[in-house]
Amino acid sequence: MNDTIAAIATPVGEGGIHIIRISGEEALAIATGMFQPQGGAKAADLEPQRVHYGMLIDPTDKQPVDEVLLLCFRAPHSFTGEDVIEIQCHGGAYVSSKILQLVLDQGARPAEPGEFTRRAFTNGRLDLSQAEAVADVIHAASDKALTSALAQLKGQLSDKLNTLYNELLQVLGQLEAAIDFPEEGLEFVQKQQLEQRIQGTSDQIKRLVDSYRQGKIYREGLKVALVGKPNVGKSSLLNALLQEDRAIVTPHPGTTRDTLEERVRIKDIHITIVDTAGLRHQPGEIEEMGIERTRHALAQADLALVIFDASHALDTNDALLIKEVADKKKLVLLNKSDLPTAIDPNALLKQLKRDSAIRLSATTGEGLNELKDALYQSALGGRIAGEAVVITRERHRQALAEAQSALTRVSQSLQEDRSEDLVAVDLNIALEHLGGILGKTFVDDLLDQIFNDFCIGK
Ligand SMILES: Nc1nc2c(ncn2[C@@H]2O[C@H](COP(=O)(O)OP(=O)(O)OP(=O)(O)O)[C@@H](O)[C@H]2O)c(=O)[nH]1
Ligand SMILES: [Mg+2]
Repeated sequence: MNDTIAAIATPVGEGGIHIIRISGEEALAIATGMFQPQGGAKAADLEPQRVHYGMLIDPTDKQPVDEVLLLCFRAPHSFTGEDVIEIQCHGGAYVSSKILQLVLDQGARPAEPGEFTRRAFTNGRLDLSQAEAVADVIHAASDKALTSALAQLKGQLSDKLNTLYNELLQVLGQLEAAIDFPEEGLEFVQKQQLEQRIQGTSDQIKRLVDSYRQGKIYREGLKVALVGKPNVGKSSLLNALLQEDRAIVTPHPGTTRDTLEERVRIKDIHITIVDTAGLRHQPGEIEEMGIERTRHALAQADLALVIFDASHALDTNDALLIKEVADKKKLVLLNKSDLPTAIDPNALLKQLKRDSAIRLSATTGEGLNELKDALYQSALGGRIAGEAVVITRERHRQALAEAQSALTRVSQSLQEDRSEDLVAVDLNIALEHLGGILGKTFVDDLLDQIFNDFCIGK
């Protein structure tokens, strides 16, 4: 673990500058062996936490390689907590890989993906949820994703989890005292108090679990499925939203056979829109396979855009659709509003148990802005941004849900006057799951999984 690692931290290719990052015990020695500061100072006297300008030289033949800036961070005041050197050279692919090769020749080894951040975690510079947030900041593709990742990096989630963790730890302490002195046991008053504290913590954990729906949308964007019977204008609507002729549109029902996924951006939220094969009774063989995919897309989507053709009376295929989307979060769209209306919107809304629909025309563009506003509102989920801590990863949701169910067992055991030992077991399980998010308790496999998601050099 103490060996010295190095990597080019900037993307492959040509640019203004490239950065070669080195971390570990040998970092400083390696850098001083190949750097000549301007003004004749000795490389060995490199002042920490400063930027130095000079020439990078090949230590074997003393020939200059590039003019560079060298940043020097001494342990523990660095990203990884170790000695770190960053060499900023000109942004050529050749020059940067040559410098990296020289660094490796001096005894460093190529870093694995995410290894710098992994060291930051191992050295206690970041907890695990903060390390994950580093990746999320890098991958953020919208303001919402960036804001929530940054809040997590700054420790907003960690603080919240640490508070809950410590609260449970105190409860465990009281329980263990009762276990150690069985003749005294837990008094009635004490027991009630513990129960209340457990309940309070459990409620807060539940709020975090519930925040995942929203957090996932912040991190990954909103996933929307366009569904309807054949020929209602699903593909036309996709094209209208994209402002591009992406999907094939024809007057023949059953045109779209396979699902088609595209991204649009509405304000600061990414929306993934999936166009699907029209749902209908007794489809042909190929269509049947398409409809399977439609159902899958519907199941995966955060929101369904349920489309009806307002210029034709409803039929049994619409009825099939209404049944399919009964339990789904949805917006109701009445397309082809440029043609004379042939349906009774109120009767339809009643069947869908909704009180409003958006009238639109994929052909003329009428109602598109209203639809975009509704999509945006749905992505925000009625929440005021920055109001509360949200979780954005399935790993966190799962751990919190496990912790919550362990706490439910704790409450039950307390109510049923079970032994303190048994209560302590479940309490420990809850602690383990909370600690797992922060990386207090972890397995190497999990770390491999998390850090392999990173780029090399981070
Ligand atoms: N007048 C009018 N015609 C429309 C509108 N939207 C779509 N259409 C027409 O309706 C027909 C079917 O449109 P598509 O977009 O292919 O319909 P779809 O729902 O994707 O159909 P499938 O892929 O077969 O399920 C085409 O001839 C479109 O030009 C609209 O708003 N107004
Ligand atoms: Mg289509």
